[in-house]
Amino acid sequence: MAITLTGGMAEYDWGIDGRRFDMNQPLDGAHEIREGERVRFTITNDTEMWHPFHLHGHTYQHEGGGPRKDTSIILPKQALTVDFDADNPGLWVAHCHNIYHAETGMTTVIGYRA
Ligand SMILES: [Cu+2]
Repeated sequence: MAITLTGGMAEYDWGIDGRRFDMNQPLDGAHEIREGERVRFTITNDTEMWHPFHLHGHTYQHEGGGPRKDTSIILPKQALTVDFDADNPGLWVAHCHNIYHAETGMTTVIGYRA
């Protein structure tokens, strides 16, 4: 699974994969995974600003190991790959933890059923 953080200060159009999260259509642009799978998840930051990216419902490890985390800073024009187990079915938001970015649209849903 892969997503790209998009948008910028000029337009204040923070989003994911070029779209802004729509509270009225929260599953538009959602990412489906499967229960029980080990998910390799790459987050690419295509913006000029760093973002503290946060995943709900799971903890992950950065590729290659290290501590379990649920938030990671992703620097401008860099990518981060993490691994987690899909062991908590539901609809989970993943978003920039700068809440003004999340509210503007840098939010998505990752979901799966039991
Ligand atoms: Cu942000």
